[in-house]
Amino acid sequence: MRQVIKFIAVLMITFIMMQCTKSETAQAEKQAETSQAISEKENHKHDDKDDLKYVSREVQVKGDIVNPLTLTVDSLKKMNVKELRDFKIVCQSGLTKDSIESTKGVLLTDILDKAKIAQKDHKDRNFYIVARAADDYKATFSWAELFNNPTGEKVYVVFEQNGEPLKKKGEMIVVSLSDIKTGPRHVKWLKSIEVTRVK
Ligand SMILES: Nc1nc2c(c(=O)[nH]1)N[C@H]1C(S)=C(S)[C@@H](COP(=O)(O)O)O[C@H]1N2
Ligand SMILES: [Mo]
Repeated sequence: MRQVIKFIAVLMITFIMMQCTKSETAQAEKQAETSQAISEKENHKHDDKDDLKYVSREVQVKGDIVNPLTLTVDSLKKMNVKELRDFKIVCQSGLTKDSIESTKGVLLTDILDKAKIAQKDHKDRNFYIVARAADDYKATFSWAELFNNPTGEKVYVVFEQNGEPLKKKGEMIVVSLSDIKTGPRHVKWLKSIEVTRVK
């Protein structure tokens, strides 16, 4: 009988200890999430006065391509322009930064088709594409997610919002509308699109 009571006591102590460790882990995870959200917010302290100095009128398409291109708003307007509706910019922290009724842009795959990625044969498809801004902010895409995945059907270089040029944010922005959080791959002040073959 005593043995049984001892056994039950040990079991109970173990159970209580396990619960404690669990709640400590949950607390630590919560703390980490909160501090990430705070640092994301701090990173958003954009000085509006600074924005104009980053505006780029031309976007260079370069790297491992056959036809280097210089994109301008006018040259994009001559391509296959699509209108995108009700698009939200959601930061990694979960904060909705902006909500845009109507945007106009050209598919990044259409631009890359025009520039023609320098593929040697059909198995040569390990490329990454960096969208780089004038403040050196950047977003990365892979060849496969653009050309062999639904993601690629929602990646655009946009140049107009609600019928207006982008001005302080632009003149061109890369957006990836099917991302879970659209903020990170929303590249304002786009300056270049760089294609690189993986070494
Ligand atoms: N060039 C550039 N693009 C950028 C950023 C930046 O610092 N520079 N910040 C990004 C972040 S973190 C978010 S959430 C969205 C929206 O940020 P905003 O509200 O500062 O425009 O833009 C993204 N695009
Ligand atoms: Mo963000």
